[in-house]
Amino acid sequence: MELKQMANAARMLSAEMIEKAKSGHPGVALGMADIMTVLWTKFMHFDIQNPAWENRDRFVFSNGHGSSLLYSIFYLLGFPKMTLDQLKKFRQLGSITPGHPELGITPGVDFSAGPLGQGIASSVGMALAAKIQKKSHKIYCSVGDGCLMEGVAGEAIALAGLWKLNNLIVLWDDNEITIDGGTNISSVTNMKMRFEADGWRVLGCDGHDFDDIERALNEAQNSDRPTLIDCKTIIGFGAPTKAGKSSCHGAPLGAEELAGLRQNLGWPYPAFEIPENILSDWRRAGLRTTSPHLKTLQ
Ligand SMILES: Cc1ncc(C[n+]2csc(CCOP(=O)(O)OP(=O)(O)O)c2C)c(N)n1
Ligand SMILES: [Mg+2]
Repeated sequence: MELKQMANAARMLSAEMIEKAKSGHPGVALGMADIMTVLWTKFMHFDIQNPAWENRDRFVFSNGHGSSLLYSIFYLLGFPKMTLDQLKKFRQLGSITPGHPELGITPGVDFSAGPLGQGIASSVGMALAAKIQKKSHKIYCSVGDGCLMEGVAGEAIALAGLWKLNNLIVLWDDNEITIDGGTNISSVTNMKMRFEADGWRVLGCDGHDFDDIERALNEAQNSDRPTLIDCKTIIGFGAPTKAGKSSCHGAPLGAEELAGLRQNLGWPYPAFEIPENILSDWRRAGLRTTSPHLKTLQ
């Protein structure tokens, strides 16, 4: 399995979807593709044929403006309803690929995100519910800098620490950029110390190093507390002039920048075309946890 190529497939699909829709958020999609590739091909337990399987791991995309990345990954993994046609209809009325993930519209989506901070707050509730019901699944939640600036996130983080919700793993897309520029213009909070103060375990990784991401996720599996993984990432990873800048937060890259991205990633294939060997690696990963799921179906 060539993770780099697999992640780049998700990157290119996302960037092309946004370009075609003439709207969307390429920065987070390009920046989190490596993390999401490791998470969905090596850690998440799910069943593409039965996305609502009760004891699946939950994924909450709190920074849900990056939805194009999740839809790309669902297509690559082989979720039956997530077709290439749906990717091409990103943000169109009646599609299952709305601008932000919507519970009940897209099979596999566990939470409607959009208002920053709500996702992490609800993932605390989902982790508590799993504990009460004595379920073994985990709750994975990704957050952006913006989510952690919201009051509702702070209240929920404190409760998760109090209740020692060790089934909750939060991946922080720590790119030091938000919609308006660097995070330094709006915050001096030491986020790691803040989580530790609330009783969390805090780990870190290079969000573009596959081995390091896997190591951190492995470490997070066995904890007596909720875990924050501080993933250092570059917003718009691979984009020639916009990477690392807020200009790729919420607007299509544009034809020239997209061509540069394609060149930087070494991706010679046409839009919406994934080479067979890369697609089959993804499809194999999509079936990775299907059989045990069916055995324990409840
Ligand atoms: C409560 C709330 N306020 C404002 C917004 C508008 N908004 C969407 S994304 C964003 C910036 C988020 O920054 P970050 O989480 O760091 O995302 P990145 O730029 O790294 O993709 C803002 C202000 C929102 N979605 N929800
Ligand atoms: Mg950010």
